[in-house]
Amino acid sequence: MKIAIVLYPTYGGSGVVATELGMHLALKGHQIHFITYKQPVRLDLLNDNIYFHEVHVPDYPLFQYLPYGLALASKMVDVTKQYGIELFHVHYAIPHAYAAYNAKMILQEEGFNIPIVTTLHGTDITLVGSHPNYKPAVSFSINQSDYVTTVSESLKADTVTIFNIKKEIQVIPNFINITHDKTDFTDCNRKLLAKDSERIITHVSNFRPLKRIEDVIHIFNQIQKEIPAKLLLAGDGPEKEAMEQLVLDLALEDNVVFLGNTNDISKLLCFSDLFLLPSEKESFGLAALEAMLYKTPVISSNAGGIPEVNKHGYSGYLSPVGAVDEMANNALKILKSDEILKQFKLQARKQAAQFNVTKVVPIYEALYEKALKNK
Ligand code: GMT
Repeated sequence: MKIAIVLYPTYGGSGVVATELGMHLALKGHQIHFITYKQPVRLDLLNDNIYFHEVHVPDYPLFQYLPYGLALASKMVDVTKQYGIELFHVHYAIPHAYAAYNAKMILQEEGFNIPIVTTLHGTDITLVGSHPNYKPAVSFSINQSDYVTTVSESLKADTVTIFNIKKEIQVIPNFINITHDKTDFTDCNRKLLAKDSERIITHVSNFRPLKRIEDVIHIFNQIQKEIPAKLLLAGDGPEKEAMEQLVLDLALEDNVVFLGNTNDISKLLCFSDLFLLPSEKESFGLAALEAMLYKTPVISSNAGGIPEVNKHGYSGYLSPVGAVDEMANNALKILKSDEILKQFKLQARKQAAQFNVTKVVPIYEALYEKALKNK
């Protein structure tokens, strides 16, 4: 199949999932065209069947805001005609589902019929998409998609509650590649960041308020009072400066490392003992699943779709949002004993295996085939 995948190219989970999906489909022989405004962070272009089309939005003095959605729809039209694209798969509703609808309408005028699959990822529904300024357009474009998927049962329920959705929604969970594990590289060297006696605790996110990074730091503060530990914070975003200040206020600067945006997440996770995800909202929690792949148990909130990923008492522990003391106690339950830590590490990995790419990608392929058959 010839598929155009529209995505955000940055560090967010939706872009990562879309990129990994496209690369896996390309390995299976499909021709995949990524369309977005810059090269996606995890995209390896040096592979067969992979194309990247950059959307440029020319500036003009009249524009206070650049019309990205318009430029994207035009690019989708051009790429479809040039390469014979058969289907659009758009990740994150805003503005991708709306641009896809526009592209489809333009192409229809010229005799092409291109089905749209829209995958909803979370904040496009629960945060941004439900804002009154976007809601009518998001609702319309979801209903105009030929097929709609969400990454968890929880997000499906939220979508149905927030919007008047007339489409059937199929849940297709996010995935990891189980063959990517600690044997991927030879430099899993924990000595670079911590002493042998210290437990390593990790958090990865885009540092937005809903990630509750202040909870991450307070949980860590309690842990390090009981056992030697280091906290690695990977990612960047609006909360970073305030969090650097909080670390100074709590006099934790010798034990907390801010790593910024990094592509080496697997290298961090390979020597991590625990992953913290206390988010206020989370449709799935791909970061937690990636941690579990690398045998890192997860202490998380029970928000949104996290309970579909992290299993309480098995791959880690879940607590209500904001229950910092409970999360710290649960972390210590795992970290204080080598035996218990080892057991949780193995269980985390087993739980991650439930979401292997080989189980999930065929579900998308079946959906594409159905879309092409019924178009
Ligand atoms: O907020 C983020 O973490 C980024 C965001 C995105 O759109 O890239 O993540 C959402 O999609 C991920 C991939 O499906 C999910 O794993 C995250 O849980 C989801 N984030 C939220 O729902 C807040």
